[in-house]
Amino acid sequence: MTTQTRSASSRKAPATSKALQQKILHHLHTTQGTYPEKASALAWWEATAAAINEFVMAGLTDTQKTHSRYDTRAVNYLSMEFLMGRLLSNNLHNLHLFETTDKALAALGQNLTDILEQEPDMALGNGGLGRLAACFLDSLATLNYPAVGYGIHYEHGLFEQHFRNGRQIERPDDWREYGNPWEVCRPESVQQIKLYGYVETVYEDGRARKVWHPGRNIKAVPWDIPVVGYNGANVNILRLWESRATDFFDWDVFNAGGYVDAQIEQAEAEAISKVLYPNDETEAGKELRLIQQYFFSAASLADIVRRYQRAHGDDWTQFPKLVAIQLNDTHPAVAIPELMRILIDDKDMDWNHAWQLCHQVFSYTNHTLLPEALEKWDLHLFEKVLPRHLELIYEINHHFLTEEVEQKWPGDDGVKSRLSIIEEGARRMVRMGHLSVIGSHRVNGVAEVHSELVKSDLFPDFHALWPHKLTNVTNGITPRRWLKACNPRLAELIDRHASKDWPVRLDKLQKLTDLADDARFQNAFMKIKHENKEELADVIKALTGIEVDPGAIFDIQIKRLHEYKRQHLNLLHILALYRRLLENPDHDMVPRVFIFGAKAAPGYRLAKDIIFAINKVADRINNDERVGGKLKVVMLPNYRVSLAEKMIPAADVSEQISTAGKEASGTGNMKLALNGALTIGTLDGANIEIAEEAGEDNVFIFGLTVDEVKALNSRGYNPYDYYLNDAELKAVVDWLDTDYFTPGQPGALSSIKHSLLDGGDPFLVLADFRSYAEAQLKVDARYRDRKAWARSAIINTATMGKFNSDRSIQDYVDRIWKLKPYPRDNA
Ligand code: GPK
Repeated sequence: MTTQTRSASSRKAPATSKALQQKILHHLHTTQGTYPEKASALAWWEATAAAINEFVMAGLTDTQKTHSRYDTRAVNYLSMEFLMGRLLSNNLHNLHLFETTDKALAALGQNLTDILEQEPDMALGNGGLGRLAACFLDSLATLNYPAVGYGIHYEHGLFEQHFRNGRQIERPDDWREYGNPWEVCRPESVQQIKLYGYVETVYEDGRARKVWHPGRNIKAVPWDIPVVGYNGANVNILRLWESRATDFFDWDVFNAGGYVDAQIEQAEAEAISKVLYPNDETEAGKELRLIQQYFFSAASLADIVRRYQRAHGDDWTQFPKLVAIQLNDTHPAVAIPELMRILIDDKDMDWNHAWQLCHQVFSYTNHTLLPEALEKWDLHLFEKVLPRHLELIYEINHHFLTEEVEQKWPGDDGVKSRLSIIEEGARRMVRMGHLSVIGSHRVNGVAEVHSELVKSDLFPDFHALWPHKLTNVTNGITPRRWLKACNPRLAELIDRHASKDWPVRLDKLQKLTDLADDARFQNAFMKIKHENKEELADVIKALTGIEVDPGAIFDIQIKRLHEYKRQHLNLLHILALYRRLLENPDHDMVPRVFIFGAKAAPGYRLAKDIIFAINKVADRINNDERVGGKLKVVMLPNYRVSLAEKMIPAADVSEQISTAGKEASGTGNMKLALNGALTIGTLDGANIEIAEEAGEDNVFIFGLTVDEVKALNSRGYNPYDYYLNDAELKAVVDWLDTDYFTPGQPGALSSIKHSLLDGGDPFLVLADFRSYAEAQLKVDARYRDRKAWARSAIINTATMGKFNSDRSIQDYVDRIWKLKPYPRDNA
């Protein structure tokens, strides 16, 4: 096979619906122990998954054989988060078994759509960073690149969100409560992980060597989740590590009567992979979090080294030729000193040789400039947990400062302290970003503007030192999940009007621009949008009881709740619309439904207050007859991948309103535009590239630019300048201080007002308010011109080819990983 991927049209379903029916029944009987008349929906789902797994596993073993036969170079993608969502629908689409399974189940009296709803989301991530990792795995498999995802087998993923009286309540996620049909445990690849203890220097043959006497041993048990490429391409693995106590319990302690102590030991070991930290873009500095990072990084490296040595023994010359390791943010940065430890302490290599190997294999992706998200560890904590690694970090730092920095800037102590891995001060800190840059041969940002800011603002001295190290790879999304699977009506329309291989060649959607002015195509496109909105209206009704009109503009903001993402800017504008309607019931506006989905980190007070405010404002507006159905506000509970799949196809407007310079890229912006939503957004992250692709006429850009934000901040920003000079803005901000939305509880929403005024409005909400409100008027005007709207929506879908995650992966391959594709034998 010469081509990387077969064309979609040439691919046939690998089974007939009759054969599949038999398999499903077989599994219903033999793995579920039940029969059709009695089986629950969950049992049908399990049986269907088991039937599909036969194809998945065949692909998996063929792929693994191919990789070992050709001794392939592979990328190892280390990430604390993989936000996979549900797998059955995705696997069915990628195997071209969706229609067949639909038919097979129908013949058995079952409905595939309902059965798909049985699957719990695999929510082992917080947001963009984790979902990006999941899209990348899909693309790596589809493009036949050898790749392993490495992460943590959290027992509890991201919490389930409920609302009680409008406030967010968290409940534990229990995705594996009833087992998981996709994962395979691999006891043969268990690893032992060391922690704590002390380092001894021993002298042997006149040489000093370091011996780490760990205080604790933990077992890392791998679970493999198959990742099925599109078109029957390769099946790669996502390997997730679970922590266990080394022995079931300590028999000495047990025999001495310490049963409880033995249990505690076990509970402590298992705590490591117990739960995903629910903070997005903040660093808590917690010991357990550092242990999680080391636990999975060390287990993954041991696995990588084991796989390498199985083929190459102690010949390390091939190591950098066969191994690439991508650090998804700084979370796995401790892998750098860990590889040094393995090579030096365990494999007896000298420093220079080890460093040269290390430096060639690692590369690092930066996902944020927010200072609170840039990881630093307290040096004493680090030393307690990883004493040997701190020594190695000192040594890496010493070589770096005395060789590289001193060469470039002789005698300059200022630059040395800025570049040092160790931050000096009252509390000495280990800077994980610095460690990652120094230990990697490439560092990338995730959108053009962000990567430029990484060079100019975050790491300017590193950029001066190594002008070729910092680069850009703009993020992408998999069109298989985010168009083909989630929006079947639009996918089918595209099948009829563009080249059928669009799921792997998304650039081919460009052809639809020719139809942007075609009345029939416009009608077909808008009819689909309307049907999708009807479906979402049903979901909204079922989840919240709120009735919304699919004829209204569906205006959607879905992402983590964060001040920099500015859900409260959206809220202030909603209040302004509400106020206009109350002042003039005939106020002319296209009916609009503002729909939110967002989880707040459990400890992020203001974010939770903003959720509360949205819910309270929604209650009031939705029940106010005076707005005449022109305005509705919905906050859907428990936003997650599977809910996004229902919201995105139904969006008319995509809210991408972060303060310029703060959103590294965004990927929801890409998913919404691909599904025909028009963006209202700032010139931030990938919005800039979306506007370039779609054309400025087909997006609504507003607000301060990155340069204007910097200028305003250095002049000295005073939110009162805006508050006192804009009567409408003042009125809506003051509204938050009354009990209008929280009867009997004045002040319940005033934390938001406070943050915007006396709190200094760090994200310039007030500065951008007027410009945002004006852009919203343009949205309204465009929507009244149905043809103009349809045209823009079609052009958005047609021009999003660049944001295929296959393109992102190809950029990584060309600029960083240098992989070759290996389609599996027997495919
Ligand atoms: C960035 F730093 C982080 C983080 O901790 N979590 C996270 O989801 C996001 N991100 C950025 O905020 C997005 O702009 C970006 O598209 C996404 O990572 C993927 O790169």
